[in-house]
Amino acid sequence: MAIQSIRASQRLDSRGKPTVQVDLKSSHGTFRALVPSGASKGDYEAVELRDGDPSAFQGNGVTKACDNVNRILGPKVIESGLDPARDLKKIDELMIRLDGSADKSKLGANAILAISMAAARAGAAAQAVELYEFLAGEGASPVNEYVMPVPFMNVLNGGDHSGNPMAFQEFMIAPTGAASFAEAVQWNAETYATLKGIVQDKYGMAATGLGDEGGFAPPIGHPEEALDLLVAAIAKAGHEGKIKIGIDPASQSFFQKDGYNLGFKTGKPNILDAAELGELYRQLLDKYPIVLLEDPFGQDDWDAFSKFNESCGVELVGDDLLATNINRVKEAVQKHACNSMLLKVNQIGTVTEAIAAAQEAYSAGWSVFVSHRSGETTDDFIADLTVGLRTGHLKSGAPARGERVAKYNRLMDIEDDLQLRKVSVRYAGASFRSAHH
Ligand code: 2PG
Ligand code: MG
Repeated sequence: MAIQSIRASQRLDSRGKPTVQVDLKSSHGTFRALVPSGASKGDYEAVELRDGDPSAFQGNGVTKACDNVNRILGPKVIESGLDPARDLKKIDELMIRLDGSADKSKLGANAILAISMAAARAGAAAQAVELYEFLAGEGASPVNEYVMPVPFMNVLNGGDHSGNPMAFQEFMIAPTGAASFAEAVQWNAETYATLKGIVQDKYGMAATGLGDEGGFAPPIGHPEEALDLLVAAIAKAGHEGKIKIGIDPASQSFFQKDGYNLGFKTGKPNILDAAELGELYRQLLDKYPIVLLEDPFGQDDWDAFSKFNESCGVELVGDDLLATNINRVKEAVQKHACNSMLLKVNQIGTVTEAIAAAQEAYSAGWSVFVSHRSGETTDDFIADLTVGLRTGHLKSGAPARGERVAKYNRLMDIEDDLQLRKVSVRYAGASFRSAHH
């Protein structure tokens, strides 16, 4: 099945910033992909090409990336005659070669990824299978039974995603005790609505405004205030013991030369060294039903990660630390730095490289946690990716705002579809960390 045309256009993401959209046409139809964008970006991510022309979108335009699709990548991919149904990896490799840089900075990871995602969709259509089935094949994942992920929903936003004093970026609720994905979504949505009432009662109506990922962002600063709010909302909604908690402090965003500055948004420095910050995490883990901790330390703080991992009882996820990069995963495995990889496709810039990084993580006995970006689109690719790679959990923000909900709705479609087709499917539940193994 040959690709007939590839066209890129500049569109908007959920923060009103330009992003790349690609329409890829084959004899099976037209397949679209839109690329997300992070705010708390690490230095080891593939480079998102922006125009830098201050006269348009504060320099954030992506017309150069679109041109690179329309003039270079698209024509070369078409000319290669590669078939997305069989050759997705080769298509990705061709684009990596055309770019030629180590971090995709020449043609842009945003340009390359949009084609890669659209090509995966075209490949699935050519094989007459759903995208998650196609991606399961690409990842050589077991398909004797499909596993629906636990939705870790970020319902309290801080860090670079909101204007409150909170340094920690994400406080997520994880309904591990639900019986199905649909029930998990319901419990989270009920808890989110309950949380809104609690926030309003405590901090007033103005405090119910939302952060970038759809969670509330009340004027709180200490992580315990956030966790107390979550515990209260979970109990009041009737889900105590059945909804656990995950935290992503995204600590690279408040790492400075002299340590971790928990006051970075307040103008009043509150600097902790890695040992003190580790102690704070330990206290939180002892006191609250936390099952997952992401990026507790900065992207280069290997020693702090490795030390914390020695006796860490929860899932310890590397995000900025690993950047969905197979070489960083190998280094982290060797250093025993964490036990889980966050998977963000745009951190590495092609679908098949992201899958290869996930396979590396799995082969070390780790978990894989699929993630959206804070700047998202309505593209629901990661819903299929989490099912295809059998990751057992994903995060896509709050159960509110269209670009977040698009993923959860697609996952409910997938669960229904599998049940209707009488394909074996289960909800990952409490064993979300080992769903793949
Ligand atoms: C993160 C992400 C997604 P951003 O740190 O995990 O929640 O944030 O997309 O801003 O990097
Ligand atoms: Mg993160």
